[in-house]
Amino acid sequence: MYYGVKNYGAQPVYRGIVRVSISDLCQQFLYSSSEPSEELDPFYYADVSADIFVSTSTADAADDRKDLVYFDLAHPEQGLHALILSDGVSYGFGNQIWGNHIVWTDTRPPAYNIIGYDLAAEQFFDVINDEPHQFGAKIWDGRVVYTDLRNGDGNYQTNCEHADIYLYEIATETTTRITDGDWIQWYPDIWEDTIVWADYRDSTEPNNMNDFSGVEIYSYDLVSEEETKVTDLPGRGKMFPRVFGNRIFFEMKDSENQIQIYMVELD
Ligand SMILES: [Ca+2]
Ligand SMILES: [Ca+2]
Repeated sequence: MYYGVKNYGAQPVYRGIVRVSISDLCQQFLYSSSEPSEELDPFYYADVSADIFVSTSTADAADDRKDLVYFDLAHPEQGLHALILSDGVSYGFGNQIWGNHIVWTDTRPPAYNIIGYDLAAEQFFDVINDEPHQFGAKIWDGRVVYTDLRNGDGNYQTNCEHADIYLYEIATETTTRITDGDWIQWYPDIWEDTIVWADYRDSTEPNNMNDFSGVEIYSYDLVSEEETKVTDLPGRGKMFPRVFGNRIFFEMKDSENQIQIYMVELD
């Protein structure tokens, strides 16, 4: 069972929040794909939707906790709210918010799962809760996509072989498998009916997560059920695609082997 929202009170937390600028949010976004840095204390894995800012935070430093917190920019007097699970933990990574729904990767042993919280219903919910590991959830209007290792050995600590993309629709509580290739397909994002991900099918070792030789960005349309190869630049591995409208953004190394952000516009 889950319970409750903890309120930290307004003053100390409010000062923390107001110093979060757009550049800070960009920094948080960039760090969201790697391990958290204590130097980013007290907020990391940040996301924002309308007036709600969500982040993992160490603001409650008194007992050295990391909590998933949210802050309503329209009601700063309420301070920071922490979402505390029944075992007193809410730490995870990859926090995402759309409307009333917050989703994140729950790293409590024995396996990674995707958990959500409904701000309107004031309830936690499971996107997926089972033995194999899942991570990297993204959300658009009640639709959650994530990477699932159930078709490999299920373990995030090994090589993520056979990773696939799954879709969970909150309203209907239905789960749909989006990819079924016998190779790594992971780090999805979703916008309306379009799902994008990084796909290893053209890599020399397509089930080696470190073989970026043929990693390209693919998309899938939930209405037409058609898959599209979005990029075709062999030897320049791509990662962490995001979709916004008909624009797809992703990381790719430039000719000097430095990671840059690129964009493709779909027709
Ligand atoms: Ca799991
Ligand atoms: Ca796959």
